[in-house]
Amino acid sequence: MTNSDDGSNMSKGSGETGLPGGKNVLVEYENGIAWVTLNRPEKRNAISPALAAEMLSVLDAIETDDRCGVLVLTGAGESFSSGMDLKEYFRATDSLSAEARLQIYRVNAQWQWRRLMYYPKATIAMVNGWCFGGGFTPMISCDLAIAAEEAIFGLSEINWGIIPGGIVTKAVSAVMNQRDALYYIMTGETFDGKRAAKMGLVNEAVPHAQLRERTTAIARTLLEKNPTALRAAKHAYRRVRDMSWDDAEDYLFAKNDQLRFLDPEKGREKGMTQFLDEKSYRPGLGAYRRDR
Ligand code: ACO
Ligand code: V55
Repeated sequence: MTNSDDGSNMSKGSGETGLPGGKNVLVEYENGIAWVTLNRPEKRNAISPALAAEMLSVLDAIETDDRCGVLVLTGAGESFSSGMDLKEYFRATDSLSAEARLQIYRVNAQWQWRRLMYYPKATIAMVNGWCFGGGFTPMISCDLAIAAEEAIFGLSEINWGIIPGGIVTKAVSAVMNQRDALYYIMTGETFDGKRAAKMGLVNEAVPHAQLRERTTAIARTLLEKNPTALRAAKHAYRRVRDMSWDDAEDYLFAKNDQLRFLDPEKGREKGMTQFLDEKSYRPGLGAYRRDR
């Protein structure tokens, strides 16, 4: 489906080209990868209500598009995201009715975590630069995160008299340890991509010059896997984290049974045949051949 094109196959643009996205979000499809770029570089990709709405419609569109096997979320220019737009997301909505403000907050929560966390495709956050406050939520909601060593992160909420809201504090508590989380929540100090990798906030950090190449390599590895199994695997991980061991065991048995039923390419059988009968691959060392 999405993983067999060799020639470069970049389609670019928005709006008139029929691709999702618009003024605030750029979408490019390239050999199974959907590059989704927060695209307000002049505002360091601050998240405005309009950007949030556009991201939600982009996630909607890409979800069922075969050109997307892996979604990479990144930012235009020198920033991943400077967090929530203080002018458009906060100041401008202070004068709205409580209901109208909640509506905007809800749209933002939809794309930042409710949809992204259980996205049916694999997701990678490619943190190319600044990542502040509200930028943490979509970064953490992606399955994997790769940062530029030079990227700068900060939970800067305390620096302007609020707490990491939305769901930022909760998201941070899922990936950072308590000492690190409270340190950065309370001091508002910045840290770089190298430190983020050491703390496990991102999977790894590489020099900015290699960021896109490394992210592409990881995406390609994911594109070799059975997409139905990949989806089941990530969903199962998210679900069982908060279950008892007994519930988790039952859920995982049921999830594997469900996968056998759902998987159109019958990967489990292919994998066993190619290993046990054909002896053409070793599951310990890589994925079975999907094209055989
Ligand atoms: N909200 C609104 N506008 C922003 C934001 C933001 N989060 N971040 C940047 N901008 C705007 C600036 O106001 C400026 O606008 P202007 O050109 O119209 O004056 C433009 O983007 C460029 O910003 P500079 O500060 O000039 O860019 P610089 O490269 O020097 O600094 C940095 C970048 C460090 C990211 C800085 O812009 C900054 O501190 N931004 C705010 C980061 C932050 O604390 N975000 C909120 C987190 S808390 C939350 O998300 C709930
Ligand atoms: C943040 C805060 C929000 C929100 C989304 O701290 C992100 C970040 C206070 O509301 O809706």
